[in-house]
Amino acid sequence: MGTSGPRSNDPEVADEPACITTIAQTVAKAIPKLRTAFETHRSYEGEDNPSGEEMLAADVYADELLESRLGKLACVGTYASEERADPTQVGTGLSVAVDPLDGSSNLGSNNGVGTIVGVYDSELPASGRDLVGAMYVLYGPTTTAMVATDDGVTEYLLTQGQRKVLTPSVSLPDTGTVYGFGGPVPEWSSAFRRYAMSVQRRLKRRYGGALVADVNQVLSHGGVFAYPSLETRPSGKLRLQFEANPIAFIVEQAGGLSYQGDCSVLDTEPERLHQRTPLFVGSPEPLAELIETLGGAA
Ligand code: AFP
Repeated sequence: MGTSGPRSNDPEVADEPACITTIAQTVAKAIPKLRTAFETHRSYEGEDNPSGEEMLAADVYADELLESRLGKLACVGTYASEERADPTQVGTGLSVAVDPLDGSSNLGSNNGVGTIVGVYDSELPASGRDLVGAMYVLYGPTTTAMVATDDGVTEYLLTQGQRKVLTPSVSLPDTGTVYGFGGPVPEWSSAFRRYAMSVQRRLKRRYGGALVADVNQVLSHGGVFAYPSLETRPSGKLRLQFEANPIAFIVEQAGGLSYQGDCSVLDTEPERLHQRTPLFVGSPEPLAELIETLGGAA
């Protein structure tokens, strides 16, 4: 849990739904500049992010642009991102945790990339139960946004500065048709390998290496996404605050389930800003089978 409590009594953040709408609109307005940076900022920076991964110039550009845009909003108090060691205090209000350019290593092969934003009513690191909203943008052949609040999930098409509703109430089917599992297979646990064998008998494999793009396929067709615990990385690869919590919030609000080996991702005790977690999200039926098969072994 964060070091200080929620600040929803603060008049600046009283209207959380309005703040989430403003954040989503602000991210949407930054998209033309972000898309341009995919072409102009493709080299490596020569520096690692706090998780020890080499940053592209586009990662740094996206982080600075979003910090400057979101940091100016009256309802945002703290900006934190996967690309900077500590949160930046920008005012008083909600905390935003951002993966500015999710899957940036996909830029080289021109595959999907995304932006993820978690909006927490608490200081960071925070519990997923402190999320009041979450969104992601998928930069695919078209640019779409998935925005979740306590009222559900809406999918938008972002085009020519406009936000058009594509799906007013995104809802996962019970089973679905696709699965995407990350990490080297020899490093999976034997329990997870057993589960993968079972799933591949009935679902179609779809894995692209960017969380947003892979989860968007699950939200579109139903199914399951997993980045499990690995032999050399017991906590998996994905970051709790910036990736796993916001994605789990979106999936659960769409009627799906999330899991991290013991419980819902949203119930994970937050310990560090950049902590990692195994992540399993998707339709209720394949997730129920996964929880039964893993039985505590992520
Ligand atoms: P990059 O930002 O380094 O491309 O990593 C993307 C990511 O954090 C997440 O978006 C993917 O789900 C996952 O890593 C892919 O990891 P693998 O490269 O091991 O498949």
